[in-house]
Amino acid sequence: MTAAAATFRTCPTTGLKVHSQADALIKANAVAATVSLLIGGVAAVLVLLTRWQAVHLLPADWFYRILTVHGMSMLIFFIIFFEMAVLYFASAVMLNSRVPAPSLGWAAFVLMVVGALLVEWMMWSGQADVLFTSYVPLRAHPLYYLGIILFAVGALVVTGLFFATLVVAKRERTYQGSVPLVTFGGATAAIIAVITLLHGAAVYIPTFLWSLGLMPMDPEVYRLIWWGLGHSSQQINVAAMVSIWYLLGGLTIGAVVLNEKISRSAFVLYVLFISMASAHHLLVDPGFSPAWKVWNTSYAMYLAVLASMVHGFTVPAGMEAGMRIRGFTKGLFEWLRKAPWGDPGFSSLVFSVIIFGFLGGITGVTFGTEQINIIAHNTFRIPGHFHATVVGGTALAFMGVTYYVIPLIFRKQIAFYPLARLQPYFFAIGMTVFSMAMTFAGTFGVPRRHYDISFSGAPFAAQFNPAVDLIIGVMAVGGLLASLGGGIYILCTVWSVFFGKPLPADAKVAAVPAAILNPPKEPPAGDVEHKGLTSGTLVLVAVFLLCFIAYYFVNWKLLSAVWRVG
Ligand code: HEM
Ligand SMILES: [Cu+2]
Repeated sequence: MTAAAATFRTCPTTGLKVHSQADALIKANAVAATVSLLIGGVAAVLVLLTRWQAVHLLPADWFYRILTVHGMSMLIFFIIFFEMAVLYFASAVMLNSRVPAPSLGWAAFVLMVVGALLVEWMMWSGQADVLFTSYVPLRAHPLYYLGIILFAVGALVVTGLFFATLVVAKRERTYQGSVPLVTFGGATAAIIAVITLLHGAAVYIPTFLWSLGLMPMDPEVYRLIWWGLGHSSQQINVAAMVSIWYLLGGLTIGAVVLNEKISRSAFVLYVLFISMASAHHLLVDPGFSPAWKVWNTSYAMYLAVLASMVHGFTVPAGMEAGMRIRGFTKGLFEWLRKAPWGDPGFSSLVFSVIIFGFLGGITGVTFGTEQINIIAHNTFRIPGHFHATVVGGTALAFMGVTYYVIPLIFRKQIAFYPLARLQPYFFAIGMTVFSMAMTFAGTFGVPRRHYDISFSGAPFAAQFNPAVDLIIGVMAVGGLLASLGGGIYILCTVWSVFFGKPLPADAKVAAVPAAILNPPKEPPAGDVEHKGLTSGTLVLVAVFLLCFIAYYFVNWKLLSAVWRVG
């Protein structure tokens, strides 16, 4: 065996050649992501129990402190560490390639860990109570901004390594034809990451200098550039999530890609039109003209929405087609009924698509409308919306793929597998209840990021509709159920990785998703009957569009009630 060959192993399930450094870098980043999720999850429960007015757990200063911890640990550290693992997977593993200059990957990892630790230290010690957005003139300790900058530089290096791996794989001919769709999606995520991180540098470096007293900082300029970072980074999450949808569809049930060109074009739309969507965060800001707001939040922005709608069709349609060509052809939905619902990778995938589309997508487009935004801005409707996208959608997809990463990359069985199979159900149902109730409470005007909506001790009296107490109670129950699901996820994955049983030689007895032992069979050869191959999905899409129209219309009604004339 040559030295180069010795650093690769061949995955018995997928046949991919896995470079040992890719293996190790994926593991390290996945572990860091899980630790961040644990910190963010503990913070979630504390914040939730404070917003549940009946419990009202934390005092005011700790509420804002822990809310900052929650936002940063989840949306930055958990999600981005995980995405680093996804980038290594989508490049080196998917293309059978080595990671060029792996020491750079490790240097980046150390930078990111040091940055994250600095930020956590500043937050927990009460020197950065500025919330996730750190809007100027709120001022944190300079080390907080420095920590974010270090973390971002690390992420930028990993993105560079991703592109370098694509080049090396091409030059060393480690794959045939064009790159797989998952890699292509990863590449769009990486391109958006570069755009995002440049905005990040443009806003955090001056803010760092400002926190040292070296330069002035304008709050409106800060908001404009910060959202170039804040919104675009959500698009990295979406691109990574959609790539995982395609990956999981293929791994779990042998979903097909109906039309490579369409799926790839949709990814490109994300790259082209995403930055302008940042404007939907500035719709009530006084500094920008209505023309600027309308242009940036309608017309071209909908091309990015279109991209999500395309994937929202092609992913389930590819799953349906994959099942139908393997014989599940009865009626509209046999393909869905007979799907492997006990495979946590599959259930996560389906719930992620549904929650992201129905809850996240519909509310997002509605609240991002220039006129409607005025009744949604800074209410509970906003965190209601983004917990559907980034938690029910992205985080859940990430969880689902972990049940494949543990056996395929870590070579371990999944600890407490029966519990792991229930995990996506707890998380998805909990998150659905939580985000719907949160959004609904926001419709009554309940503010986001508010320590005490009973306004006790305030010089004026303010009262919400009495229904609000009940709705927030429902939200809390949903949030706790989701937290239970998150806790089970952490328990199963950490236990598997550190104390889990290795995959046995006779894989039949292993506690892992069934598709790992019996990958979906090759579909029967011969011509495929194309008629009705996606008819079930078309029905689901029609339901989706009706919900969309209904919600959009109701919101214009609500707006007109606010603007009653005469
Ligand atoms: C069981 C899981 C979770 C629960 C119960 C939960 C709960 C909450 C609650 C109650 C808030 C406060 C809303 C407010 O007062 O305005 C919040 C804010 C937030 N959450 Fe979560 N969350 C969960 C998971 C996540 C995840 C996985 C992410 C990101 C990937 C996330 C990102 C955020 C962000 C960015 C904020 C806003 C922070 C801010 O306003 O500065 N959450 N969450
Ligand atoms: Cu946005």
